Amino acid sequence: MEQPIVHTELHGRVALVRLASGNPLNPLTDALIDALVSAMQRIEADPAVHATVLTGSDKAFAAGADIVGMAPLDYATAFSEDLIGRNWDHLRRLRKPLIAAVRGYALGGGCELAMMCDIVIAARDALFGQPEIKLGIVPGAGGTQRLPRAAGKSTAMLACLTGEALPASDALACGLISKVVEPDALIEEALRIGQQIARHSLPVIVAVKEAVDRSFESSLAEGLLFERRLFHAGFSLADQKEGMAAFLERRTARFVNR
Ligand code: DAK
Repeated sequence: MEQPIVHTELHGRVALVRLASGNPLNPLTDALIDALVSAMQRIEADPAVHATVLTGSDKAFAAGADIVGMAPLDYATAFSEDLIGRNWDHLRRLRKPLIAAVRGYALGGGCELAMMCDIVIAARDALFGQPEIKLGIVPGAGGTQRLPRAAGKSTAMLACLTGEALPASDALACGLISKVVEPDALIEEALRIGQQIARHSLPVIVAVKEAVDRSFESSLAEGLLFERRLFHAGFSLADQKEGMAAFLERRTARFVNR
């Protein structure tokens, strides 16, 4: 029987999903992305899970798409079969928050996968980069689009044009990631953040993620209108009544997720 290449375990309402492809560098083969998509779809369908931590090995979050599989590709095949694009698209449509916990290399598709997550935290030994230019290709899963939005144009140009990786401290300074911790504390800290999110009402968590994501896709006026509509809609939730009552009664809210 084939070994699973994505492991999922539950920590209360937080799922911990680990890429474990057998190669500690976690090359993102089609099979690995398929397994990740399946795991994430199970999590999306499970109302008991409110947030996910995605991590890799001690050596790498992921060192990029599978170069062995890509090397012989021609344009006609890549285009007509939508190679490697096919399954990646599911990952950007997830509704529940995804926290990337990065150790070691996050290169090429690995950096792009981290940037698809909602929050990125990293160990001191993490390295983020888009080395595709060294392979004679451009980034293909958002490197030229999400990196400038997260880290600014100059940092993105530097990373994509030189192919040189940013250490965690630089990634923190430019806003690509939210936090740097000691390697041994990474998972604990990511789960702690996950638990902090997960104690809130699920529909409100999903609405907050949708609203923040919308800020990257719309004008300020449209984004503010979208937020206003979500804000008004929130008064239809039992959890709005519960959250405000709990505040006024000086007790912890007991959300029912509707
Ligand atoms: N793919 C396949 N094999 C890889 C790999 C990768 N990305 N990275 C490493 N390996 C393999 C190596 O070939 C080697 O295999 P063996 O020789 O043992 O069979 C083994 O892993 C160990 O690698 P190294 O010997 O190189 O290990 P080191 O510790 O010396 O170096 C390294 C670690 C991470 C610095 C180095 O392996 C490296 O530079 N790796 C390549 C990094 C890279 O160029 N990444 C970008 C790939 S292009 C898209 C979605 C995604 C993408 C594009 C489109 N769509 C949705 C459309 C993404 C593209 C990419 O990521």
